[in-house]
Amino acid sequence: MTTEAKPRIFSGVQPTGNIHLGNYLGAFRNWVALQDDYDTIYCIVDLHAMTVDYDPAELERERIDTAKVLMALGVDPERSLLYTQSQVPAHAELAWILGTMTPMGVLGRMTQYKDKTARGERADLGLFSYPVLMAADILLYRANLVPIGDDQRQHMEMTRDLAERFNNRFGEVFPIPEAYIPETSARVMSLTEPHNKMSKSDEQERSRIAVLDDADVIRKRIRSAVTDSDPEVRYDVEAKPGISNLLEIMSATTGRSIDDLVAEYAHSGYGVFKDAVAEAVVEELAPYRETYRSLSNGDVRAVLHDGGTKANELAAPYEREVRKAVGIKGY
Ligand code: ATP
Ligand code: LTN
Repeated sequence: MTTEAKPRIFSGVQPTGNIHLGNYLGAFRNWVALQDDYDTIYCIVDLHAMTVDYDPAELERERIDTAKVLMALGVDPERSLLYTQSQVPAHAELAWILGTMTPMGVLGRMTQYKDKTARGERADLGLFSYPVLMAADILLYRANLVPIGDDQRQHMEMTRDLAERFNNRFGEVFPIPEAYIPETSARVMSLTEPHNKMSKSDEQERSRIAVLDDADVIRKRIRSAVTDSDPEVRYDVEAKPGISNLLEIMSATTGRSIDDLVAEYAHSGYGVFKDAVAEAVVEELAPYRETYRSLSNGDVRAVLHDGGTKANELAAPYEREVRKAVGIKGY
């Protein structure tokens, strides 16, 4: 019997705390679901987290905690490779190589860079070249599919362009990876400013639901979510961004279509609708809190240690192939 190699998945998360419903519905739920049918590699991207202000001691704590949350959500180290980016020096090396073929103009057009600098982050080389390191993460392992939220779409396009540019110049080394973005809830919006995406870094805690929040906090946050004064529940992102966001959240957590939800709640009033959304989210997230509590930091550290060793072994021959193609030493 021949067993065909499964297509490979790679994705990353920054160890920057506050993992929220948007991260979960946009990306991590897919990370978990895809583990059986794909060869899955999931990475805690701590080198990326260094591109904004951070505290070195916090970074260590966040690395462990992010891995713990992922494991609580169902990322299974038996089926997926789970490790930390800084354990594998080949990521940074490949980023350098790809950087030599990345036009400055392309990086200057990245909306995440523009948003972050507009918010006051230092416009340094690390933040500017962030998408090149992301491309290196993906291409290093020759990934085929990348489960991410909608905000990473532009970075994925750039990754595909870089892979093509490299292949044209140095020979067919990289498969061209594709983004895997969910149809609903690819962009969960802030509960307080529904024109912005729900974000870890939003100073207003009320703007998000953390995946580990308890039931009362979840209910309170959804009840106080910003909506509008017209009492009809209907999907209209422009006119009713708050209600549309809640409809997406409820659709993603119950599996019911938005049309179906609108048919039921159109005239029920916002209070009744919000209670129903809150219960759907509570039900979805409750089991993860239990599992999170059952995991020890020591176990998580061991998983990451082991994952780092395996990732280095996996990366080495791939990186040698790149070195050979571009004509540098060490293959
Ligand atoms: P944030 O913007 O929330 O501070 P981030 O997007 O910078 O976080 P990560 O935590 O590394 O950084 O993102 C993990 C995954 O979650 C990515 O695939 C990202 O696309 C996805 N994601 C982030 N925010 C949302 C959102 N509001 N809705 C859907 N997916 C999201
Ligand atoms: N840029 C992503 C995190 C990230 C990533 C990756 C995602 C870094 N490397 C590789 C997918 C594949 C973010 O900000 N969410």
